[in-house]
Amino acid sequence: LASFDWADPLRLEGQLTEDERMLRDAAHSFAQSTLQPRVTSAYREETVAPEVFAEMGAAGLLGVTIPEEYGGLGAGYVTYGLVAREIERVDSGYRSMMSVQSSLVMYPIHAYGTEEQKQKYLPGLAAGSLIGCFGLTEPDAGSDPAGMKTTAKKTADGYVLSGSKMWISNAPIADVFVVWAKSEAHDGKIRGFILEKGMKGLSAPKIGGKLSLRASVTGEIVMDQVTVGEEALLPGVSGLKGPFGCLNRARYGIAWGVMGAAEACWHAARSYGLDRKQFGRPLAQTQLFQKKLADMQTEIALGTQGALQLGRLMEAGNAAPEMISLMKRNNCGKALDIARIARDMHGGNGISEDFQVMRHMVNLETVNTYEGTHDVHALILGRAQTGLQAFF
Ligand code: TGC
Ligand code: FAD
Repeated sequence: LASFDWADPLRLEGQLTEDERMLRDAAHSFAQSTLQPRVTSAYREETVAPEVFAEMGAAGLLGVTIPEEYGGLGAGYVTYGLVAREIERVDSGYRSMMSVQSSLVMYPIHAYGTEEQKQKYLPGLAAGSLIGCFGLTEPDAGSDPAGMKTTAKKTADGYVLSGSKMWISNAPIADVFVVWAKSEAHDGKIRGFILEKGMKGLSAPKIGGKLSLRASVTGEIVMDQVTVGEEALLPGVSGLKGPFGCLNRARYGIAWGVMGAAEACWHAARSYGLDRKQFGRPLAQTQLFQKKLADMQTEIALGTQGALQLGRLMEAGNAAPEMISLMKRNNCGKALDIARIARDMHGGNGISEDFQVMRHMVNLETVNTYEGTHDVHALILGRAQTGLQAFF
């Protein structure tokens, strides 16, 4: 009879290459030795920790899919996903820092930028000596980014950007700002621009009072007539497909990442149930407890298999955006359910920071919302199977 590994029920391990396993193991060691020891207090104190970028950079975790000539790792999308899973096993906020830098800042500069832009920014971003952020969302344009109000007006030798962005990960500590604006000189089409910290009229105040993702700093981006030269424009893309091209990569990484958070909650619930006795026996010896563990195991096994298949399709250049919506939506929703149930299975201890599950649960509320909400991805999938647009 074939053996069964409860922690790897469908043998994900055997479907990875030697290199993927090695890079995954390195990410695991980094996350457990460098991030895990500080996360509880970072979350409680809402610590702003720019040094985490340099640490991630030194570990080779920034720009996993970016070619080595620009400081990246030159690895595939499955490796990127495995790294996201290991970081988010510790905290969604740390994964957020990594995925914004890699998918939302390095990717557009690499895919849409000039050679000069790539040489100027990518090595520093890969090393974590530069911190990046991505400004798409605005106070009045979240799920509907086409409704953005930020404009770029043409001048003799460049552009003047005006507007504001909201809920921007890393913004208060960012050196490099990839922002999206409607450009008058390009028929009002959405174009990408690279701004730099210290530019006149550019500020990025921190958003306080967050009850989720507290280990990752979030801010606004305020652009009060920020004047830039032609070299700030990302020339290689025009229209919403520019930011969406980046979001495809980040959403894919999230599909893996949330499985790491879910696994952390599942394993914690299992251990807790084996240790904790009530009514004279371990909680794990009750039918209800075992059913919950079986449900978690099943959803995580299926969610990671789906993420792996999507990663292989991305590597082959065959991944449609709807596939990414399907996996981002499913895995976020399932991870959130798993974290909520794991919180309950810990009883009163489940609300303590020491047991970690509630931190994951509250983080996953954000992850289920950003990069396209659970319902927005349902509408993308609904449109793809009915041909009917239900957004408006
Ligand atoms: P729609 O008409 O569907 O498309 C407009 C143009 O964009 C193209 N496109 C895509 N291209 C590449 N990949 C995709 N996934 C694409 N989706 C659409 C499309 O082909 C079209 O191109 P063209 O050339 O014909 O003009 O646009 P719509 O305005 O109807 O959009 C509808 C909707 C709801 C699907 C879309 O706007 C959406 O996905 N909304 C969600 C917004 C979102 O995800 N925001 C994320 C902000 S960034 C963030 O949250 C970072 S958090 C990071 C962290 O901390 O980890
Ligand atoms: P809304 O779009 O107002 O949605 C509110 C509710 O209405 C949701 O339930 C939604 O599903 C629903 N809804 C919306 N439209 C429809 C419809 N047509 N039909 C049915 N229901 C609908 N953005 C960036 O650009 N860069 C970042 O780095 C970034 N980081 C973030 C970090 C954090 C911590 C958070 C919380 C957000 C971040 N975001 C970022 C913004 C994020 O992408 C948006 O919050 C998200 O896209 C949803 O937009 P919104 O908040 O405006 O909600």
